[in-house]
Amino acid sequence: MKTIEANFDGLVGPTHNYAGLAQGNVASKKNAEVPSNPRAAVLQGLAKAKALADLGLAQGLLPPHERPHIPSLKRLGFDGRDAEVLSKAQRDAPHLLAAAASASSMWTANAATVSPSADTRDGKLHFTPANLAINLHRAIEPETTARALRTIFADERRFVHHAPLTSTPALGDEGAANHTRLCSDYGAQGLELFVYGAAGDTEPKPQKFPARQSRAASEAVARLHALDPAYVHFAAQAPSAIDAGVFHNDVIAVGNREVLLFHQRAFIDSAAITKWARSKLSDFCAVEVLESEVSMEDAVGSYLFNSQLVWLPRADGLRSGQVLICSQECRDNPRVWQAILRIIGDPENPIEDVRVFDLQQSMRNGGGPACLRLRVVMNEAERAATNPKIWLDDALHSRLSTWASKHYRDHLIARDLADPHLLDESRHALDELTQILGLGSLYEFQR
Ligand code: SUG
Repeated sequence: MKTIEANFDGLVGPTHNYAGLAQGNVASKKNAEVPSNPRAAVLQGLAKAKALADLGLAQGLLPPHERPHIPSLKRLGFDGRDAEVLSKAQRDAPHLLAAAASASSMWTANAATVSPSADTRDGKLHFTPANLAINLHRAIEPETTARALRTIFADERRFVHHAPLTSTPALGDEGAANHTRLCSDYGAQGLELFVYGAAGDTEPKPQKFPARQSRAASEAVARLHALDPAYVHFAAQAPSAIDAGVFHNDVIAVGNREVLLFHQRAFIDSAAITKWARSKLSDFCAVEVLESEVSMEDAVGSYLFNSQLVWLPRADGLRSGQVLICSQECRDNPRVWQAILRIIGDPENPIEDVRVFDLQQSMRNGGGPACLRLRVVMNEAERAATNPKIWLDDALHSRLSTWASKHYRDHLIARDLADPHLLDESRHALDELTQILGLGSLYEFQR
């Protein structure tokens, strides 16, 4: 049975804005209060997803969440009709309103950790929604994410949905952004690399920013997914990387199939990772980029390592050819671009080509190409059991472009978040999206 890697990109929601909410995220802090363009944001994301579909890859979508999230504001004591809830929150606690209005669910690399059926003891595909415990605006995502995943991957004979881990920083879990699967073939037993930032008192800690992923959470997910311990490795992020703005490991490393592309300063012990991977995967290929070639600052500024690596089957069927899907910011930085050209020109690794995308709206909040997608390695039966309406093709792309142009604003600032019309517009957009993507009664306002 043929097994593929599908990408599920997060559709950017109608309230996409820059509120400076994200701890340890340099771009989010830098662009706080810059006006945003939600319509451009959703169209940029769709253009990237469409280009991958056009390359012949399986490309799905995950829906945005309802924002501003009135139930979260009500839980915090803002009462009355929706318009009153919004105006009271803006008057008394604008930071809480901003948190309840963030479109951060677009970064689906943080939606969940996913283990394909080839890796799990019960032969099923496992999902654990991330609790995103460190940041308030993200900690309100898991409930809806869990519902969305259950709706889209509904077949209980094939898919296992775990509850998000208890929401406490000691079990902070940010999902697939800190998890990489390596394999020689998607359908074969894979290696699962879990990367964490915090591990109790025994290991060095970042000084400036919090570590978002805890080792205890990564271990719990590996247990829940019934992975074979021989094929699992837990690796610590370098605390200095976190302090330089690497709030998720996918800001400084990316892997696909037999390739792991990473920065010299990404991990405390990269040699241990490569030794483990080599011992399990005969064709494992480590592509390390040295600080002297691309500095940590350039890596964080360009999001080079937040590129996607996608695998295109080649006619000769012998060796994989991979393509780097990078942001325009990589093209704009001459040192980073040189490094990319060197990597794709090097016959020692399977990365052969590069495609550049304008994702500026997402990038300004610290979300590059890889942040915008959740990978699900699936066999044909699992693919057939997935909600068929979420696969992106020309028709869906065109329908969603029209939908976005109809419902989304092209300018949004903090003051607008309390505008009851924005809430109405968002609900109308999501109502229509529910029909387009076949989402059942995903949203609370529909119940
Ligand atoms: O959690 N930014 C997100 C970006 C997530 C990127 N994801 C991955 N690396 N996989 C975050 O830091 C900014 C929201 C704001 O400030 O308005 C934000 O949440």
